[in-house]
Amino acid sequence: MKNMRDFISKAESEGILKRIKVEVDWDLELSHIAKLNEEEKGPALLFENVKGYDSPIITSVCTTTERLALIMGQPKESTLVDLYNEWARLGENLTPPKWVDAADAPCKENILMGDEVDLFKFPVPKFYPLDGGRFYGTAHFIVSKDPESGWINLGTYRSQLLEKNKLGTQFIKGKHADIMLKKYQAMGKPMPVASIVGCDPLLFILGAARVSAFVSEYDVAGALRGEAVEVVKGETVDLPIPAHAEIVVEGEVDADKFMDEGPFGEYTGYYSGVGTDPRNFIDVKCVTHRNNPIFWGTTVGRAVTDTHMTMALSYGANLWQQLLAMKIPGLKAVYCPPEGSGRFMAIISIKQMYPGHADQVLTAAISTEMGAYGLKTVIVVDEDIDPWDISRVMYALSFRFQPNRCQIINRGRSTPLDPSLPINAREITGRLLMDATIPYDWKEKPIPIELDPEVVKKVKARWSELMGG
Ligand SMILES: Cc1cc2nc3c(=O)[nH]c(=O)nc-3n(C[C@H](O)[C@H](O)[C@H](O)COP(=O)(O)O)c2cc1C
Ligand SMILES: [Mn+2]
Repeated sequence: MKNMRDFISKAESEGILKRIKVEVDWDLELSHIAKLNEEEKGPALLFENVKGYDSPIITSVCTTTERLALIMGQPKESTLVDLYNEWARLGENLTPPKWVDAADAPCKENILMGDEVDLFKFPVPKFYPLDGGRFYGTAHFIVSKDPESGWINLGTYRSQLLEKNKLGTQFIKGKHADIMLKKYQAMGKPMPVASIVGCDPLLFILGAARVSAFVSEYDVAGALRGEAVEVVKGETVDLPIPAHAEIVVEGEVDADKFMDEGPFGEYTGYYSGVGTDPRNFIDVKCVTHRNNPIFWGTTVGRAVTDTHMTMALSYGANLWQQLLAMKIPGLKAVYCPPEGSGRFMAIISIKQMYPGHADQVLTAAISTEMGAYGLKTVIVVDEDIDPWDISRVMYALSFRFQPNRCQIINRGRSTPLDPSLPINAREITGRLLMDATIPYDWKEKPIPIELDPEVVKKVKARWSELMGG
């Protein structure tokens, strides 16, 4: 799968994509159709007739595990946990992107410079009534380069359509684009960036992944695909651009310039703030796009919809990969529930091998790149409990968990989106580490009740006699 068009044809032949041919308004209607469809775990939607526009928009690409499996090239019955395993198996084999000529890059089919740039020519949706405007960048990512090391980062950070050549940004503190922007600021230079809409969907999932600093998401995409991502030079920025992208916005961000941005309804189900905030923006210098470009959006809002599934895969797979990289023995599985957007809660099963093993895994989880950010609650269970089997997890939390063996970490890096914290005090979060295992060091362990296998056999043989029918 090289691009969005490959995804569309594969998903269509699997019956998990629907073309909407009737006219739909980009102003609230389109996002509401997508959101209601996603709440029902419906198909990916390709809107072919957007009011006032002659190019299409796709939504709901990542909403189901089946579609995430399709994107990862895995069997359609794969579970999220299977996908985490596959990600961890392939993910270490970092594969740098491959440069191709502009002549072989469909993203260069149309090139608009300077005054020709008008982002209103794309069917950018307005998602929710209280949103501050239309949001161009939802299912997109921003490419930037570290001015010191040359490390290339892909990060999904929302972009509001502010003017025909201005896109708002929200690089949350410590995110990789924020770290890079501060370096450009110190050098007194604006940061060149490119926003990518529509490409191999795996690249978007990686834009929303917690890949460690100094590692390029392009290299991880190459590892997961088993094939280098094809990239081409930007027209006005010295950055690698996915050759098969639908729409590429090139421009620069000046850390000292601000415009009013937001608010935006987030994946937490709440607004990120109370109103607009001054934020940096992309001053757009050039747009390149394919013929009949396919715009791409993702809904946010209350879980579980598209963004939650995207993050349940990207954050969950990162946690699993980063834990495995620590080479802690006995790790069995991780599950990051989509209900928490795959990022606020993690459940980990282990085969205990020594006293303190469960505590080691709990503290390790919150020290990974993924866990050190928003992870608030970590639960460790024994190997006989599948972490994705929530009723068994509830069983462990009822009969094995003991509050006195819980640990509270008072201070950790938070996300400013967490609605459980006051709006103006969201930089630091607490964390809860829950050991729901039977302690390894107990000499006398609770004795499980087992059925007598011989009696079970006899009863089963008499089942229809006993129960009739
Ligand atoms: C739809 C969507 C929108 C997002 N919006 C933002 C955002 O506005 N700002 C931000 O810092 N992170 C946002 N994220 C989360 C980041 O993509 C994620 O933390 C990622 O790790 C950032 O890349 P980086 O690790 O290279 O900085 C968003 C994720 C998704 C799926
Ligand atoms: Mn990164």
